[in-house]
Amino acid sequence: MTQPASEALLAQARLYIPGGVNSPVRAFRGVGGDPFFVSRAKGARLWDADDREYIDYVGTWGPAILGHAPEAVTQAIASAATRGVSFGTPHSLEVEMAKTIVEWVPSVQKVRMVNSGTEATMSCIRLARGFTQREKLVKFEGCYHGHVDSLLVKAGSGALTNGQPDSAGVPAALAALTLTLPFNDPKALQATFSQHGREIAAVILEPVPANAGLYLPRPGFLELLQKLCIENGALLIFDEVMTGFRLARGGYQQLCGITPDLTALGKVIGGGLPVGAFGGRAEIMDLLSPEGPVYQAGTLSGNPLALSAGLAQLRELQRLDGWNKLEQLGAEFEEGVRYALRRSGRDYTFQRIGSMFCLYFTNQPVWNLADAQRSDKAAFARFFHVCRENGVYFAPSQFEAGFLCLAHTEADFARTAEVATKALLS
Ligand code: KE4
Repeated sequence: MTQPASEALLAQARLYIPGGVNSPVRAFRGVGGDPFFVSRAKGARLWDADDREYIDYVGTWGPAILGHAPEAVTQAIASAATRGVSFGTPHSLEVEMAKTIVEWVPSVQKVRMVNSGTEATMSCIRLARGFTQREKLVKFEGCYHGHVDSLLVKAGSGALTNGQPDSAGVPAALAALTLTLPFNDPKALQATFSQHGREIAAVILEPVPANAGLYLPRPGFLELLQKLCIENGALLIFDEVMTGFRLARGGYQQLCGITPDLTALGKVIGGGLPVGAFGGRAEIMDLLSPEGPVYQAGTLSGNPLALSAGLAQLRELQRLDGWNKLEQLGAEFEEGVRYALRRSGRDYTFQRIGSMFCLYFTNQPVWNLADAQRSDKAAFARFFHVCRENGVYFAPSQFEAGFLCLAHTEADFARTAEVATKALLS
């Protein structure tokens, strides 16, 4: 499928940008071929530079939960811009956003705004180390928490896709402070805590890992993790950058009933503009400068334009009872995928929670990274490209989750099921 405009843009981009992309996963290295360049997006649709239309199941990796360019958000941005795009001083929207997060997210008593999920998780681990006066961290293989030095150890998402789960440039001495475990492995967890318990500052995890595809915590795993953290004085950090404000108004912690000490947030909270946040117990958060000794800062943190977009998106989600609608859409979408699997005779593993999903090209259930890596990546790549050529855009890697939005329709799902059937037979 020739894409002359995208090809020309990529050739230009490669002259000035490493790999021609500003984020590695966009380079299609997980599926081969070259990325298309998007020219515009609206609702559940993308149009590329050659004016080809796609049903979009990536949603800019989660933020476009209402669909692309929803009126509520674009009007809020346009209106806010007339009052100034950045002040560098406190303003009322920061109070409104903080109040909303504290009211909606069970574990958050105090919160600070940042500009990305990476900043959110980076700040959480620095704060946890400052609060506990300890240095060791625990993370899980395949979980991705942004490109934080201490967390680019057996990382997922693009790091995994591009074969760089342990990034170059991270000092060995620093990486050695991060202990990595298989997810859903109680024995490994207990062994690590019995050996290192009093040295561990925090455990950070995606409570629903979605950077090696999508898999769920086994019953009891999060409860055991919380118990071990409490017994050993380690903090529990939920990275809800993807699941926050998507799986429920209060994120996955509202559904699972586990209250972490700190939570990292991002994506949906910015309405597509650069916003992250981290929050948790007030006694921990009050260690942050200027109140306490843990420094953390940001020129554009709490930016009025970005917060206008984020608040408009959150308000619209609430107004539309978005979380229930997303669950209904998820169930309809799943029906379509299972129809395609039956018609094509493929026994691949489809996993979903709410509006997040992954089709693994393996016939075994997936509970951790090792399971996910059993997928047939070549078959996934063929599936991805046949779908793309037929106007359906899934994430360009087996190790990414897919996202539904409120702009998806039953007609989209019927079309997708037809295309997926053809692609599964490719
Ligand atoms: P950002 O720094 O990219 O805003 O957020 C980092 C991050 C933190 N935590 C979780 C659970 C995340 O999924 C992410 C980023 N997600 C990837 C998609 N898997 C972003 C896509 C990209 O890297 O381009």
